Amino acid sequence: PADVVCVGETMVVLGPPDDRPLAEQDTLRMAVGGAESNVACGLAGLGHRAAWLSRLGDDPFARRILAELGARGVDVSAVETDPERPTAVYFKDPGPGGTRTHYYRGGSAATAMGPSLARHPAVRAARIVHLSGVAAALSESCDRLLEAVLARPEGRGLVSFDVNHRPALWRDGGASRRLLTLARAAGIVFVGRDEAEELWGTARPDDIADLLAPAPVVVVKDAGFGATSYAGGMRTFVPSLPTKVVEPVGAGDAFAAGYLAGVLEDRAERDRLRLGHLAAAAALRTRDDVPVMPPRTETDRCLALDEEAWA
Ligand code: KDG
Repeated sequence: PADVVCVGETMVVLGPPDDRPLAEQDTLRMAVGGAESNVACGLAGLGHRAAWLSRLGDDPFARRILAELGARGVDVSAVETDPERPTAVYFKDPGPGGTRTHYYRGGSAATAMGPSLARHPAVRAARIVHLSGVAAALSESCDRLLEAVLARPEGRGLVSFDVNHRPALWRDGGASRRLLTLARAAGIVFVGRDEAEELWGTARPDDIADLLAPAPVVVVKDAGFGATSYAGGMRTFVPSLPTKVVEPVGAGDAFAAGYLAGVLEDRAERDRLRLGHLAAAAALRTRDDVPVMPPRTETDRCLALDEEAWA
């Protein structure tokens, strides 16, 4: 069985091959992206057993997604096919203010996921179940699925939750309250400093950790500056690696994959955060949402560096 099961929607991504806006493009590149499956790919790329659980349509996009995730070593055997609903698609539009995303996911197969999936044997057996706030915005039933997984009884594995606020998916302004409730129920929470400021008006990492305090581990990411974790009464800060950014989409997911790999490997907080940064740097250097992970010989070398040599 997989050590980590990631639950959420994955889409086919259509994106320009360069930095010109979508409206000027003739040919698009097809790839695959979804916050939770990106994490599964990252974990598999780092040598861990990861599965992705979701629903797809019965269409060529679904076949592309299954082939791509399978090729990256993710277990997709539990994914359900829904012949009545389509697989979602999204487009990337590069612009001076960064990449904008245009979603075509209303009524997709994944929006019909519901709380019964929380009882799936793969979910029950996993050491870690990884979720994200994206799914909370997809449908009522997806939101209830998150709630059901987060309510896992004591003794079962950890639930990890990346807040992943996607303003385009939240129509009624309910994101702040809902994402706070879900995050507080998790075992590990990942949140961006900017994201927390936008959602809850709290910008200091210490205050964000206090706000999310019922969660035993909170990881606050501050883009190019660094990441701070709060775990067992300890605060650990690790600076980001200087990296030339090609496209940031997927970096947060890669960070979560690196950190969770560190959890599975029972590493110290500093090394969990370092693995997060190493994985995120790989994502920042590529236009795709899912990067190729650095080889473990390279991550081992970087974990052994002293503080000055790190960044
Ligand atoms: O974190 C990256 C994801 O946002 C991207 O791969 C697509 O899941 C996605 C979303 O909903 O934006």
